[in-house]
Amino acid sequence: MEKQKQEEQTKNREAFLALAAAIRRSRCVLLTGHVDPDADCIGSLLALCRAFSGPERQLVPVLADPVPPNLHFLPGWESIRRPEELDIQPDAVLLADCSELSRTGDTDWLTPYLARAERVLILDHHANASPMPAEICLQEAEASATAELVYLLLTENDIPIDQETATNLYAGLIADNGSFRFLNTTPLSLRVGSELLAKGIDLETIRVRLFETRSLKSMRIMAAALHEFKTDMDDRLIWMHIEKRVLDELGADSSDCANMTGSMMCLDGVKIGALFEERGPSLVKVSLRARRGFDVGSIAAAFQGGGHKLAAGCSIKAPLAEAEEMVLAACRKALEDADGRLH
Ligand SMILES: [Mn+2]
Repeated sequence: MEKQKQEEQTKNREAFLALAAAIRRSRCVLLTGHVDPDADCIGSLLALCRAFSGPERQLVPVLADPVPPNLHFLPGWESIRRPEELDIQPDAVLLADCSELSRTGDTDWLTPYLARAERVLILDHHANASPMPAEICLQEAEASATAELVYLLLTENDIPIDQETATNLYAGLIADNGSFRFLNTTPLSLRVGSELLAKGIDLETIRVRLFETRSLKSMRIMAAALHEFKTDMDDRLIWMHIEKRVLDELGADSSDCANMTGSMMCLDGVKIGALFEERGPSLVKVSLRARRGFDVGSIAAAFQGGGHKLAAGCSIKAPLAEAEEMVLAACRKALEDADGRLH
């Protein structure tokens, strides 16, 4: 067991060295991540930028969606570009917190860059059986956040971590592991957190901005959604929806709909939760959450989405009521299958 662990570590160490070497072989690196970017995605991009940018190498962070206002405290967030603002000819593309083209945006803005790049690199913690072809694909599903992998990439390569980078990485880490409360928390993530904390980061700001900040519109949307939540399967299944009409009335947009699933999952005994966000007449964004023993990642995957066992999501091209019906059927089936296993 010990020997196997050691071999694992050596294998990982080599992968981190190889990834850093590949970045350093590049002159201009386009860095990108997933749509609806979160603190892990953005914090990882910013930390990578700061660590590897230099006189002979430019790293350009680009995201299809804007940085959510509550993340405007992440050091360097203003440097993140939108695809339409780009005027670069990157010889490398690095995907962080994401490993497939479809997750990088609704349009195929990245495709021409991928076609011209000498190398594609991936650093991700999502379990994905078919990542896009890449020179190096460092996928570590055991890691609680991509920020944890960036931390290891920097330390394995003796790249110093300053307070700004520590802030970005700590925010990414705790956003994805719920401040070390989720099941993806490991002894390693706690060690990484401890070492980042020692860099003198501002815990109060990070916590308030990540978990305790909501726009007034967002408060109203959450109140409307919670007002009409529904349950089924002996209250083991809960769901709620956000109608586009409510957003329009408030002059709100999808960024005001973030972080709504936590309150939903407080229901005693709940096993699966689904939040349906109507984005258009035939477009619904679905966020799924589960308690241990269930796998909403496979439900999301059945609808071409992705994520983890306990937190996943997908987009469905159908009217709200239809999308709800399809996803709830899959959730009910997961609960019934679990009942079947018990009998
Ligand atoms: Mn992540």
